[in-house]
Amino acid sequence: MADRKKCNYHLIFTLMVLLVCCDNAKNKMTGPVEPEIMVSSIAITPRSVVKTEGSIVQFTALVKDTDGIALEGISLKWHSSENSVALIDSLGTALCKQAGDVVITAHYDTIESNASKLLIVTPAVYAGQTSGNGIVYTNETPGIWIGQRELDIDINKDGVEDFKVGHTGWDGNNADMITYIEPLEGNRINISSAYKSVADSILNSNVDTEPWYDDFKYKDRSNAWVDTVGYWVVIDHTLEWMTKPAVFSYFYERDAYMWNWNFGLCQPDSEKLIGLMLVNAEDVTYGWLKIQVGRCSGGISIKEYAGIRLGEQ
Ligand SMILES: [Ca+2]
Repeated sequence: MADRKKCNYHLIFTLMVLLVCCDNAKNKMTGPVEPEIMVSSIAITPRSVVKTEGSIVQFTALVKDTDGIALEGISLKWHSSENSVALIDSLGTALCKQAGDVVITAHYDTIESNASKLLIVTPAVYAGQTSGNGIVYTNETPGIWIGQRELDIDINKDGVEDFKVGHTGWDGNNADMITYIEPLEGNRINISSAYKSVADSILNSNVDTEPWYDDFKYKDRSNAWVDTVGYWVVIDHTLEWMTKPAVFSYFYERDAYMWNWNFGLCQPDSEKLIGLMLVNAEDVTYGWLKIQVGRCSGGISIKEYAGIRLGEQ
């Protein structure tokens, strides 16, 4: 009997302990209320970016509390000012649907981020176009003179050299002048049908032996120097492109009459336009370059160039 009583007390004690434990556990589960997240600022990047149609842009947000401490894992609402131009999802990934510009923001309750500018461009440009569509235009007038040397040019001013322009052939006397434009970084040069036929004729002809004397002792092989693309032609993927250097040749002959430029024997300098393709890891865009043949001075000048600059600005 005494044993059974002892057993009952033991059982009651055990139950009490369990009840206390359960109560503690329950308190822990509902817990004291967590302090509210105090978001104070949201900064999103990139702050300004240019992309082509169809591209994806990942925006990221730096969220801070009132003490300026970065907060992790905060769910933000992302917003595009024009969904038909760019759509943005809950993770800040924007789809560039068509050419235009939108403002991207991120929100948490009433806190709004800085406004990021997303400009979406078409890859193509017009030959000679100097503004709009993300174009960076450089006017070097009166020109960067190239005698017998090479120069790399960053057409779209993004810090990467895109084309090499070189000039050879001047010996201070009669000379075949050669200008070449060599693509760097996998870029390309437009080949118009006119350039193609001229390039063929240069390769197949023996024009150096022709008599040039019917033209004031001076003649440039003007048909050997052509625009690769006409003014205001759309430069895009539909044109013909090559990765090889474009080579232009003209002949320069000089005699006693030519020593005095004031005789007016030199013909006006000729400006030529070259269509360019700019290739990078993600996108292909286009640009153009204008160079001037210095017929009397035996060299060329880089006059103007332009290309679309993509990425963060
Ligand atoms: Ca460049």
